Amino acid sequence: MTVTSHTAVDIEIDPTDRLAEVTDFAYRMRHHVIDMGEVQGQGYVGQALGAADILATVYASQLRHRPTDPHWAERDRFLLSTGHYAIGLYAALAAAGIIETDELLTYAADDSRLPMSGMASYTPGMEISGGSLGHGLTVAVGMALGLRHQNSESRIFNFLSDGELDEGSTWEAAMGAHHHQLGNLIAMVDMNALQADGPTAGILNIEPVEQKWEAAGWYVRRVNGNDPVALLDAFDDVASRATPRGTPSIVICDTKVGYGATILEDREKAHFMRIEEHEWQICRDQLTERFSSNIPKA
Ligand SMILES: Cc1ncc(C[n+]2csc(CCOP(=O)(O)OP(=O)(O)O)c2C)c(N)n1
Ligand SMILES: [Mg+2]
Repeated sequence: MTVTSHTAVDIEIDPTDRLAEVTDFAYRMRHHVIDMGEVQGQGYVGQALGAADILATVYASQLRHRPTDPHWAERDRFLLSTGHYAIGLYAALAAAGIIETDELLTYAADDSRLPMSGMASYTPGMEISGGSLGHGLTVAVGMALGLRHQNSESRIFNFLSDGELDEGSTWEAAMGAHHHQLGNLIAMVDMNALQADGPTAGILNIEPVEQKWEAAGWYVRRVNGNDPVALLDAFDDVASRATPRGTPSIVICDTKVGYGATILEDREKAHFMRIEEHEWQICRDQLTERFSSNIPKA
């Protein structure tokens, strides 16, 4: 199927208006996600729409990187622990100018650099292959130690899902980060209340989440993960504390699956969504209706 990119949002943003930057970034990301999802007719669309504001905040307001040089040694590292969220990261990489928008339409095709589950060796800007859940934070701890050993000022941003909080390895890594005083490590968890087999609350009660991270020795913020104002405030706070030796930080983000495309919010079987052909345009229209008034006019 030929799908044309519908992401026609070329607008001038005042670079000093950080909230406008984040909001515009998230809006472009969501359109990219819909364009990629339409290529396959299904996928992890709900997670990517729900987490778009988190990724947008990190990429547009915090991450030190060079779009034309993804291997720049002094970059901050963004580690996607949840490989199945790759569609969301590809949207962010395109919005950040690291990959071309046109390439998004190869999503999950044979020979594409953008496979359905993230692969570090395929995609510029994909730092790890994170599909085996519960391993991202352990890699982040090793990377943070290694960078500190090299006297690097780079920070590690590690994106986790609420399902990964079921994994013992995540908590071993959390305690290790505190033990080694990895102040250069900033984690974020997408609390979308969802896992493959149903609602997180019905699979394993992971609350109270803040207290668990605090007990492990982390500095913790918990915010509405679909509120760019709250996200910007929280990420500014944790980034201002980041130092090679200090307290690791986490931003716990409560999000809504499918956020912005109303017909996808509250949908059953939301983990891997099947979306009908006529629904993609409805999603685009709903995104435009919901967010375009937040975006400065060209
Ligand atoms: C170690 C491991 N166990 C099981 C899986 C299979 N799996 C893929 S996605 C997923 C759901 C995990 O919950 P979460 O990441 O919160 O899912 P979402 O919010 O995307 O539904 C599972 C169990 C896996 N990828 N890795
Ligand atoms: Mg989840």
